[in-house]
Amino acid sequence: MFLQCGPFRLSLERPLVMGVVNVTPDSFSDGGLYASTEQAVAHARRLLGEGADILDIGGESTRPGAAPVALDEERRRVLPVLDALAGCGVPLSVDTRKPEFMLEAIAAGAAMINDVTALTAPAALTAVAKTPVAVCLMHMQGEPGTMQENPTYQDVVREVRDYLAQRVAAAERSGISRDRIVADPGFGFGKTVEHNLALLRSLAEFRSLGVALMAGLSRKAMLGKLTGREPRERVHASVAAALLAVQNGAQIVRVHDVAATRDALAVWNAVKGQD
Ligand code: HH2
Repeated sequence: MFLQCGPFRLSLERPLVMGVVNVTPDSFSDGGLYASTEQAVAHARRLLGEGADILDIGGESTRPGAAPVALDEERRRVLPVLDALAGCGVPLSVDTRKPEFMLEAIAAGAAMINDVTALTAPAALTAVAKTPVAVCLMHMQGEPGTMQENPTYQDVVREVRDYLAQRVAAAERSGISRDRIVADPGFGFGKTVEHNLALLRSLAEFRSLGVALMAGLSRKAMLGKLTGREPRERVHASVAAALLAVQNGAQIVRVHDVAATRDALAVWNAVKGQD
């Protein structure tokens, strides 16, 4: 199985690590640390050195309670970083929900669009369909501003999987082939700890979507609730969560701590006989 990201063809035989580069003042775990172009590029290069297979660059925090960022500001944050990283050897993903910015990011070299709203904005599907990039379609209940107030599901696994199946079908209808699509249950996006745990336990069921499966648990509030630790102290819990996600079928893990995750996956790969 492969994921086609623009000119890159990534094998999904072994788990891939997507390193997070937040060019934001307010991201929940690393807000403000890499808010300038120089800091963000240096951080991205560090993650590349640690073995990131994909970099995900974001200019808008989607943490619970976050306010939306204007298009101009997102441009100002992300485009210089994309520019500086062009030709770095791995696909650059841009984490955005604005169709206009998706096209600008793709023109500036992005090989993947990571959309926490699963290309539901008007014209988002058609914008991406006419390009060769990959897309990550993520599930979210509600909006970042209010999504953690009272997340409610009858059956979280079935509802999230059905939603992603519909979004994959919509993407395919618009001309985005399956080998360009990634699905992500959206841990922490309108979900309680119990919802997140249910999704992690049943992640294997999402493989039936027939597209690449991504999981982003890194440093999230759920891990804080389980360990009592602050976001920057959640590395060990994050590595455990990434490993469990891979064990349960995730093919891409979106993480802040690339080196630590890589080490854990080296052990996992060796045990699986695919080192
Ligand atoms: N999580 C975050 C942001 N984007 N995209 C996908 N596909 N899956 C995720 O789980 C996911 C995501 C939140 O993490 P982070 O980027 O570190 O925080 P913030 O949104 O505060 O910038």
